[in-house]
Order: sequence, then C-alpha cells, then structure tokens
Amino acid sequence: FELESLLRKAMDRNEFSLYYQPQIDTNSNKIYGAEALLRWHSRELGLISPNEFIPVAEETGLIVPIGEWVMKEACRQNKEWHDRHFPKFPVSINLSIRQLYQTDLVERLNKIIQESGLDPKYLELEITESMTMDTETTSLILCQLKKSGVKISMDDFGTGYSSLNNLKKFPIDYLKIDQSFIKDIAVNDDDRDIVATIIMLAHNLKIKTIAEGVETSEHVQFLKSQDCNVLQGYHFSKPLPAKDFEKWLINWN
Ligand code: G
Ligand code: G
Ligand code: MN
Ligand code: NA
Repeated sequence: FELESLLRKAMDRNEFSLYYQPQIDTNSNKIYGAEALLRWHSRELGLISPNEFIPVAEETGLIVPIGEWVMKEACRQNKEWHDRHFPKFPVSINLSIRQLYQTDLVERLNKIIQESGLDPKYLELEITESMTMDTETTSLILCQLKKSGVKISMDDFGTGYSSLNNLKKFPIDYLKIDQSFIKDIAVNDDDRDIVATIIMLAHNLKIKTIAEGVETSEHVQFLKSQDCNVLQGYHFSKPLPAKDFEKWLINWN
C-alpha cells in the first residue's frame, strides 16, 4: 500500500541518505568510529524513521536493494574521507535478517568493497541477536564475512535471546550494549551491575565493548570506570548528515 509503493520509488528518487553518529574511544577521547544510520526523506511523507520502513522493506524484499545501497554509500563516503585526509576510522552499517541470510551476501559485499577501493578493515557490520535463528548457519556466514576483512558487531546486546551461546560461537569483534541498560545506570544498581557484568564477560572473551545511548557525563564516568572501550550517544553527538558530521569531526579535539 502507500508506504510500500513510495518505498519502491524512493531509491530512484534519491530519497535515502546516511547519517553518521560518532563513536568515542574511552581512553583517548578521540574518534573511534561512526555508525551509519539510514534516513528516508520522502517527498510525500516527510522524514520517516527506519523503525517504520525497515519492517516494510523486509516484508517486501526491498531491503535487499536498499541494504546494498547502504553498503555502497557507506564504503564510498568513508573512502572519500580517507582521500580527503580525515582521520581513518571504521564506519558500521546495520544488516537486517534478510540480508544476513541472502545467499550471495558475501559475493555482493566483496564486489562493493573492491569497487569502492576502501580497505575492508574500515567497514563494520552490525547484526542483532534476534536475527540469528540457527547458531551453526549464522557462525558460518559470519566467518565468511570476516574473511572479507570486515569487522562484526553484535548490536542491541542483552535484548535478544541465547546471548551467551552466540557470544561464544560467533566471530564477533564488538559487542554493543543496548541503550536500555545504559539509560538508568546513574540511579539503578541493577542496571549498573548488568552493564559491569556484560563488559567483564565480553572482555574475558576478547570482545571489545561499545556502549550505546550515552547521554550524560555520569554515564561516561561509570562506563570509563568499567573499562568500556567505546562510547556512542547524544552526549557526544546525535546522528548527523555527512557534511555536519565533518564539521563535528573538525571541531572535536
Ligand atoms: O537512527 P534510528 O534510531 O532512527 O534507527 C532506528 C533503527 O533502525 C535502529 O534499530 C537501527 O539499527 C535501524 N537502522 C538504521 N539504519 C539502518 C539500515 O541501514 N539498515 C537496517 N537494516 N536497519 C537500520
Ligand atoms: O538499533 P541501533 O542500535 O542500531 O539504533 C541506534 C538508535 O539509537 C538510532 O536510532 C539512534 O538515532 C539512537 N540513538 C543514538 N544515540 C542515542 C542516545 O544517546 N539516546 C537515545 N535515546 N537514542 C540514541
Ligand atoms: Mn546499530
Ligand atoms: Na543498538
């Protein structure tokens, strides 16, 4: 229906863009990376959140061409920043379940990386726990992706299921602690304990930790005290269009 038919036209009409949210290295306070977040500025509907259109894109299969555009655009943009001598950092993109289990994902990704000229270590793929149905199959896909040279993050950690088995079996570089656990760490002992335990667990498994939804200096202080590696959230910046992100980057230390 309407959303679907407009979504079908959105690609040709150039209505998609990527916004970038900085991720900060807790120790150096320098930029560590950026997460690319998809935005749809519809001529008819205005700005639509991915929460609204990604499910429709998944149901209709449109997520495949849209997701491919996201990969291409993130690689192109990061390569452009390298060529313009910005500090080098990985850009992460969010994969949806349908993309992860697409049979030619690895070939498509390799082709996109090659054509962009980006060193694949500067691309990171975020998957969510709820995506992973079968541990063995998912492990195999993730291993193939890792062979392409990209990094893998487990997004929204703690909100899914069978987390521990997945953490053990998947070749994950980063674990992103969901913002729902960060929100109340200043006032809620249980949340503090949960976050501290997730960080310890990840580090014991040689996985780096990224906290999401970091909004206050109290959040920063606690996460620092727990040796969380990377911080992301409105405290540093909301997701920004590429040009505004560049300005942010130039002003940041
Ligand atoms: O940036 P924002 O809070 O609006 O993002 C909302 C949700 O949409 C998040 O869960 C995020 O992971 C998801 N999302 C953002 N960009 C993409 C994308 O390019 N692909 C997919 N599959 N999900 C995305
Ligand atoms: O599911 P995923 O983690 O990919 O989505 C990240 C979402 O969180 C994006 O929609 C982004 O806009 C949002 N976000 C980023 N930083 C903050 C923050 O500090 N607080 C809140 N409430 N949301 C944030
Ligand atoms: Mn994400
Ligand atoms: Na998340």
